[in-house]
Amino acid sequence: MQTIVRLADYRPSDYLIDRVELDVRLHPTETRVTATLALRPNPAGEAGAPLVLDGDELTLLAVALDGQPTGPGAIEVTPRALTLHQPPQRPFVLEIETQVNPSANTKLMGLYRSNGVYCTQCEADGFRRITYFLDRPDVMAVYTTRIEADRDEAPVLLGNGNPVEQGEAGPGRHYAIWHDPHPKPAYLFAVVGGRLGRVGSRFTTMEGREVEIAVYVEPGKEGRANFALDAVARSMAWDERTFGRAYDLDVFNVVAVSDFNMGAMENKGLNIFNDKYVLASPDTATDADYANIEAIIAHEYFHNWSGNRVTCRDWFQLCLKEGLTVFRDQEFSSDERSRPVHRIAEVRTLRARQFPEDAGPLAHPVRPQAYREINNFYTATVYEKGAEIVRMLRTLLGPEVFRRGMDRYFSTCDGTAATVEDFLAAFAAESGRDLDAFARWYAQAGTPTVAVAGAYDAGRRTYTLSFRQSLPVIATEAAAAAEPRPLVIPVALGLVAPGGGPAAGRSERVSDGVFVLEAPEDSLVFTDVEAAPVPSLFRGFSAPVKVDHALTRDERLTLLAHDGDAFNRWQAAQSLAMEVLVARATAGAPLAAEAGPEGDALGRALATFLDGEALADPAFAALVLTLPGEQEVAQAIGADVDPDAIWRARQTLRVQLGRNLGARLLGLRDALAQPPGAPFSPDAASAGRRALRNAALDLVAAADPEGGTALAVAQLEDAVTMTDRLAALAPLSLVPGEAREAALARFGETYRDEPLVLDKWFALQAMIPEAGTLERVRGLMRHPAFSLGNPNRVRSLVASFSLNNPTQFHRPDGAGYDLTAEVVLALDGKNPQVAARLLTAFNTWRMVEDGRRQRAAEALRRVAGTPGLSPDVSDIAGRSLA
Ligand code: 0A1
Ligand code: ZN
Repeated sequence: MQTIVRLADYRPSDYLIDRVELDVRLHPTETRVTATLALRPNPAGEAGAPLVLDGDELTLLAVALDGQPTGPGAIEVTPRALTLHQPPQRPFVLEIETQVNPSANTKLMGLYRSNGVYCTQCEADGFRRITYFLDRPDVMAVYTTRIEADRDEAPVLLGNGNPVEQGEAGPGRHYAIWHDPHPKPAYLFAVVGGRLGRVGSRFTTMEGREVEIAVYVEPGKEGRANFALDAVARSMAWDERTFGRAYDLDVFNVVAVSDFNMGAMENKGLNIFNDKYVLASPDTATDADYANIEAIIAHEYFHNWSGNRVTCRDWFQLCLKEGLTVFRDQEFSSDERSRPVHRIAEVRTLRARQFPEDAGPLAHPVRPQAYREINNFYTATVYEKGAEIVRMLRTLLGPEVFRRGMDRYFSTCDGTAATVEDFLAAFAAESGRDLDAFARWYAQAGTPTVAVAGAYDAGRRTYTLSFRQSLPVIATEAAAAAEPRPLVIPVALGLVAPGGGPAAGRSERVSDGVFVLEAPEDSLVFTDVEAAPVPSLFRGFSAPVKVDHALTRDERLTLLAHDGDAFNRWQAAQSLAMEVLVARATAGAPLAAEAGPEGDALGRALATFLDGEALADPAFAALVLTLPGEQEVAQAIGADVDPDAIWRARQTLRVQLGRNLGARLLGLRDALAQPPGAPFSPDAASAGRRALRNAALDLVAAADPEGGTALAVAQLEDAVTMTDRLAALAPLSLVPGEAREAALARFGETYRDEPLVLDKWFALQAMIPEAGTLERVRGLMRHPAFSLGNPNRVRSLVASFSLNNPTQFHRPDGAGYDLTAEVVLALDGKNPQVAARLLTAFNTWRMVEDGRRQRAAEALRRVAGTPGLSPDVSDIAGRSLA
C-alpha cells in the first residue's frame, strides 16, 4: 500500500532545476534519453540534503556530474530513485542517460506508442518514467528538447514551445529541436513522433503575435479535424475578449491519439488529445461529441494561463488549475451556445457525478488534505465542484470585481507555482473582502443542504424566507475530521407572483438578486408584497447545494410556467417528476400500474409548456422533457435503494407522458424535421432541434413500442447524422426482438472500421436494462474491435455497464459486481489508472438494499484482497470499504 501524502507536510524542494536539455532518440523498444539538468540548491530548502530524483521503471545507462562520471558510492540507483548523496552546494550540471521501452508501456504514462505514434503523458507523475527528475510541480525549468527518430517511422516530430531546427541524423534518421522559453513543471512536458496528417491555420493575437495553429491526426482523417481546429481559434479569441489573456508562443499544436487515459492534456504548446475529443464528422460524431470537442479544446487551451503560466505548488492544489479551467470552459461554451441550456447541462453533470461522489466513501474536499495515489483525485469534485466555487466567487463579488481579481491573480502569480490561498488573496485584495469563511468550500467535503421555509403575512404585506444550512460530517482519509463550519452560500433568488410575472416586494439584504447566507440560520423579510408569492430560489443554481423546500405542486407549476429564470423553470419540471419517481420507486408499485394523477398533472403542464414555446427554444424544451436519471433518483431516495424499482418507476412515467403528449410530440417531430438536402450544421440551434425531435421519439417509443419501433427504424434508414442514427437505435435497443438485433447487427457491420463509432454501439448495448446484457457484454469483449488495452473501448463497453446501467450492475445475484471486479483485476496489470476508475462504480454500494449490498461488499473485498494490486486500485478499494 502506497504511503500517504499530506498537505500539512509540504516542504519546498531542496534543489531546483533551472534548465533542462533533453535528447530523446526514439526507438520502438529501446528509446534512449539523455537529460542535462542545470541544478542548484534551493535557498528555501535544507542545505546539504541529498538530491533524490524520482524515477519509475527506468533503466539507467550513465550519469555524470559536471562532465565527470560519478565516483563509486556517490550515487545510489533504484528503478524508483536516483540519489546523489553529497551534491555540490553551488550550481551544478547532472547528465543522465536512461533507456525506456515505449512499446511495453501499457500504463499510458510516460512515453508510449499509440497505433505506432510515439507520445507522452506526464501529468501527474509520468515524467519520472522518461528520466530521473525532481518530478513535482513546484520545480520549474526552461526546456530544450531534441527529438530524433527514423524518418519513415516518424516523419513528424513535435515538442513543447517553438521549433528551432531540424535536419538529418545519420542514415534514415532525422531530428527536430524545440525550445520552450516559459519555465514549466515536468508534468507539462511532451513529445510526439509519428506518421500524422495535419490541418492548420493562423491566428494573430491581440499583442500582434502570428501563431501557427495545427491539429495532427491519423493520416486520412484530416477532414475530421477541422471543427477542432476552428475551436482552437475561437478559444484564443474568447480568452482575449473575456479575460484579456493572449497566447504566448509562435505555434500551438494539438495531436489526437487513440490510446489515452483521460480526455486530453494541456502540455505547453503541444496539447495531446484522446482522438474522441478531436475527430468529428456528421456521419461519425453526435451533437454531444461536437459540444464536447469544443469544450475540451477550449479547456486545454485555457490551461495555457490557468495551469501553465500559473501552475500548482503541489498536487493538493489541483483544483487551482482544474476548477478554474472548467469554469472558464463552461463560460466559453455558454457564450458560444445557449447559456441557460448549458447551465442545465453543467448541473446535470454535477448532480449525476459529483453529488454521488460527495455522498459516498470516496468523498473528499475540493482541496483534499491527504492522498495515496494522486491519479485518483482527478475527480468530479476537484473539477466540477471546483468550478462551482469559482462561479460562487463571481456571484459574490460581481463580474467587474471578479475580473479584476482574475487579472491580479494572473499578474501576481505569473511564472509561479501557486496555492488556493494565492488565488483567494487576489480577490480579497481587489474586493477588500475577507474570504476566510468562503475558503471553507475548499476544505469541507460533502454536499450541504439548505432548508428554506416561506411565510406570507397578509396583514403586514410581508413575506419571510427562513434559511438553515446543514453540513454533512465527513471523516475520510482525504478530509480533516473536524466539525464542519458554516459556508458562505450565495442564494440568487426572486419572487414570482401567483399568476406569473415578478412579484413586488423588496429586501435590503438582497443585492443584484443575491442574498448571502453565511450563518447556520438566517431569515429574510420582503416588504410591500401584495399577495403570497412563489419563491424562486438558487436561480441559475447559484450554489452547489441540495435545497429542501416544500413547494406545493401548484407552486412548482407556477414556476415552470412563469419563472423569469430558465434554470428554475427546468428545475420545477424536474422536481415535479422527481416527486412522482421517488414516491413510486419506494412504494414498490408494479410496472403495469398507471403513474397516477401526479403523472397526468405533469403531462398537462408539459403539454402547455410545449404548445407555448417548444419551437422557440427546442434545446431547452428537450431538457424539460428529459426525466431525472436513475442515479439521481437513487440519490434522492438515499438508502436501501432498489434499482429495479427505480427503473420501473421511470419507465412507467415515460409511458404515461408518452401517452399524454403523443400527438403533440409527433407534431413537433414533423415541425422540426430537417428539410431533405439542407446542409448539416453542428451549431447549437440545429443541435437543439435534433435534441427535441429525439426526446420526443424517446417518449413516443416508450408509450407505443410497436409504433415507436417503426418510427425508429424509419429514422435509422433516413438519418444523415450520427445524432439521429444513434437516437433511433437507442429506443430500438430497449425493445427485445428481431428488429433490435437486426438493427444492431447492421450498425456494427456498417461501422466495423470506425472504432469511435463502435464505442457508441458498445455503450448502447451495455446499457440495455435486461438480464441478458451481462452475457452480451461478455460476448462483445470478444469482438475483434474490443481491447482491454484501449481505454476508450473499456470505458464504452465495461464502464457503460458498470457506471451507467444501474439495474444490471446491481443485479440481485451479484453477477454485475462480479463482472466489474473481474475486469478491474484483469486490467490492473496493464493500466491501473483505467482499472481504478472502473472500480469507482462501487461508489454507491452502501446505498443499495441489503442483499445487493452484501454481494457488492464481497466483490469489493475480493478485489481489495488480491495480492500485487496497483496503488491506484488498492487505494480505491481501500477507501470504498473503509
Ligand atoms: N490536466 C488534464 C487531465 C489529465 C490528467 C491526468 C492525465 O494523465 C493520465 C491526463 C490528463 C485536463 O484537465 O485536461
Ligand atoms: Zn484540466
